[in-house]
Amino acid sequence: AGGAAFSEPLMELKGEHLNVAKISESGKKQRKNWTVMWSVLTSEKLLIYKDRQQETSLKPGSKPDVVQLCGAVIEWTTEKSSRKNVFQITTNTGSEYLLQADSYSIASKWYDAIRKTVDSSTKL
Ligand code: I3S
Repeated sequence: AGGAAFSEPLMELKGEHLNVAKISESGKKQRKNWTVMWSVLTSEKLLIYKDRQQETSLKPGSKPDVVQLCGAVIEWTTEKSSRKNVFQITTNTGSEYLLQADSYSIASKWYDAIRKTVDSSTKL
């Protein structure tokens, strides 16, 4: 709508374990390999760490996988996995991630927050 006097605070979610499978990198298909990852949502990126410790690690080279959400597409999928509560993020550079949690409330909390971030970082 635009023209709002106050901008809504951008939603962020800190640190939670999610099951993640990267299925494409820059348009190139990758073998699906579900891994438990420590996920952090900032106002424009999803940061995927190997574990909680990596988030605060000062070791050079210890970098998360950064999913740029500007121009990304997020959608629930029942076709890409037999697991429940799976959603897919496709970045504008053609990388595809599946994210999943056994708990629907956890999965939908992340889905909703990431979708809001996609929307707010895309319509600038
Ligand atoms: O899409 P796929 O190939 O059915 O995904 C399964 C595989 O990634 C499988 O690994 P192997 O290719 O090493 O067998 C995983 O163990 C399964 O979990 C994957 O299927 P789900 O439905 O869990 O995403």
